[in-house]
Amino acid sequence: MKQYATEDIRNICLVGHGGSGKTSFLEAALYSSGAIDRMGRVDEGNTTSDHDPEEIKRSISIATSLGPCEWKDRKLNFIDTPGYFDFVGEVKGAMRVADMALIFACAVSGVEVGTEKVWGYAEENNLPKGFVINKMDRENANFERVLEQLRNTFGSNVAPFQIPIGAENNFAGVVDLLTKTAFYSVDGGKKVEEREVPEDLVEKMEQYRGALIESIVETDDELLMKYLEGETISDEEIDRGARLGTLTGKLCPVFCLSSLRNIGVRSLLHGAIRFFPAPTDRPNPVGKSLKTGEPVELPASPSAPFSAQVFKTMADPYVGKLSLFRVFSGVFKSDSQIYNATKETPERVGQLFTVRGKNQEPASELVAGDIGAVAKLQSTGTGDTLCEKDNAVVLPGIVFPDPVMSLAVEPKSKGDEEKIGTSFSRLQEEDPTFVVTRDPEMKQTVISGMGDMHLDVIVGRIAKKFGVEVNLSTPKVAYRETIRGSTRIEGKHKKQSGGKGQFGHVWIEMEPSEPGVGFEFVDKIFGGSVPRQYIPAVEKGIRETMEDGVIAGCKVVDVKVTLVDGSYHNVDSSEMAFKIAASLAFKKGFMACRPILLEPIVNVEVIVPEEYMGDIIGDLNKKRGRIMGMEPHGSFQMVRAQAPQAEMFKYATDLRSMTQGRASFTTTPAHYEEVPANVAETIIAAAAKKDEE
Ligand SMILES: Nc1nc2c(ncn2[C@@H]2O[C@H](COP(=O)(O)OP(=O)(O)OP(=O)(O)O)[C@@H](O)[C@H]2O)c(=O)[nH]1
Ligand SMILES: [Mg+2]
Repeated sequence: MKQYATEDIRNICLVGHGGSGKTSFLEAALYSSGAIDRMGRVDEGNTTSDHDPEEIKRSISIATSLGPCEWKDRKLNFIDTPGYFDFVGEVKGAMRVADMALIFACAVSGVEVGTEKVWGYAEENNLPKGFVINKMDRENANFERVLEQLRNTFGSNVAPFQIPIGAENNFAGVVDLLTKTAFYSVDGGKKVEEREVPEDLVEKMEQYRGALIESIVETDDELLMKYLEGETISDEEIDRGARLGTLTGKLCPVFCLSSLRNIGVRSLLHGAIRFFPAPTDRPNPVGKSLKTGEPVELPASPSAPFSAQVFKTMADPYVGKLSLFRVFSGVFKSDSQIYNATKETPERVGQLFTVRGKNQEPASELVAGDIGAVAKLQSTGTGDTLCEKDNAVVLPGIVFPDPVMSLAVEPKSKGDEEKIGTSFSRLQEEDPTFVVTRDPEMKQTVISGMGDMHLDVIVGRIAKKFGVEVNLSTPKVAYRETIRGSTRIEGKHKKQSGGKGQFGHVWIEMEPSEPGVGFEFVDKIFGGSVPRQYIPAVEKGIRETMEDGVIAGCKVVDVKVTLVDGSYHNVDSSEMAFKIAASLAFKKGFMACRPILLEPIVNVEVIVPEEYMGDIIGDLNKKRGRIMGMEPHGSFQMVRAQAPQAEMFKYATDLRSMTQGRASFTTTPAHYEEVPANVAETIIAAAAKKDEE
């Protein structure tokens, strides 16, 4: 691909509710701009963007894909993101490197939860926004209704730059309101013809155009003066105003099209180069100098020192690890020595690429504002800043959401444990919202992610890529056992079966210790009733028993044991005998001390629209939760609660179905609490059953 100057580049991320047609749009855009010869379809699994086997299998996007298009001597770097909520991490990465968020809405379903969510993310990233009302060809497609909805939801600066010619089966093209031209799609989307605006649309066009011109002049005082004084405003002035309005967020341009039928797509490409910001239009990103700690601006200019940020890491079957980056300043050159300022380590760079779907094309260099990829970086991960060593600067990292759902994994075939470890850590490198933890206490590997689908995709990937099949289950909860009462008890281990026998005998006192102490051992032996050398064995016997648990196979905590008396045998006593005697005493004593189970409790914070509060609180109560408080959180409410961890593993799924995905939540460990007797019974019975097996 040709090299483009910084000001001729547009970085546009395609975002929106799942299934709104982002991937289909990119396919149509690539086709219309001549980048591909044949338009694939999501449903046929042959689009440029959705090339991953998991994407093809499910007909949805899972990972961010790049789709650069050349249009009228400009380069449009489209970044196609998944709409399904589980893959929100991809959207966060894409937004970091885009200069514009193009939000897709379906002309039938209009504003959906995902539409509002991506709007919010774009706001967080300070990105200019525009809308595409897609699927104008569908039955019941209604441009005006969706436009109205967009304006009601996102404000009156939502402004159509086009209106559709016809709708549903008769959707034929679009009218450009600024140039007053009709663009018809002909030849099944292969070509566009410019024609007179149809008679029956002229009045509507003038109406919309008048409103648009008003909103454009309002974004600029000088233009507004001219307008109010009745002076003529040139087309260039209007275009410049529209562009400035978009850049500053005072205008959100709206386009309408059908991706599937490739109608209106070229008009959008054209709109993008006219109205969407170039990297040079956007505020300079600010990094932090490694040397001085001072803020450093990174101007989108090839003559500035080089800086780039990695926003995604992929495992490519041919080139291996591939890091996708955006150059923020300077020039990134192939075969160069650069510096990873985040990790404070040099990196050797080989060939740079531009990327389209799964295809890469070598590039000798990429200038400020451009997006590309580099293979096989040693220590660089997602979010890292690459730069020159002498001008080392760190850009703020990309904030990815914390996982909300966990499952325990086990290999289907024994012996695959090691393979699981390596394959998961490879996937972890590609996906910052996926976390693997090894829980040594519960002897389980736990994978955590953003929802059912996310974890399902991960499992599909390790099967396909690494040939490891796994079983998933709800993670085991780290219950604890402790006591509420106290006792004085003896334990005696005695065996005489010819030859040397075994003899150990202790008296211990047991009582609860302060919570959090774990285990306290006090030695009160006077006069050698238990000889010195056997006392460590007594303690060890108790500690080992505590590890294994007494009533339900869980670790025992918060017990104080005092060794008070015992006896020994000159020949038959041994460390082992005392260990066993102590263990026997402990187990018996434990049962006599009103044993109970403890369970981990987590703090839960749910952020939820007001109307769901009743359902959320009812559900938390059902999950044995305790509501701690409620407070307003922007236009939402925040519910704070504490709930048993055991009840929260599937909360992500429950919350999503209760609120159509509008709510979010976090959990953090709080403390341990006594398990209610009826629940404890079930846990103890299950442990006993497992023991038998
Ligand atoms: N009728 C019609 N269908 C469309 C249009 N655009 C997309 N579709 C269909 O809508 C479905 C979803 O399209 P995608 O392009 O995968 O949507 P997406 O926004 O990329 O979906 P995710 O990436 O999963 O969020 C597919 O069945 C498409 O064929 C359109 O303009 N008209
Ligand atoms: Mg898609």
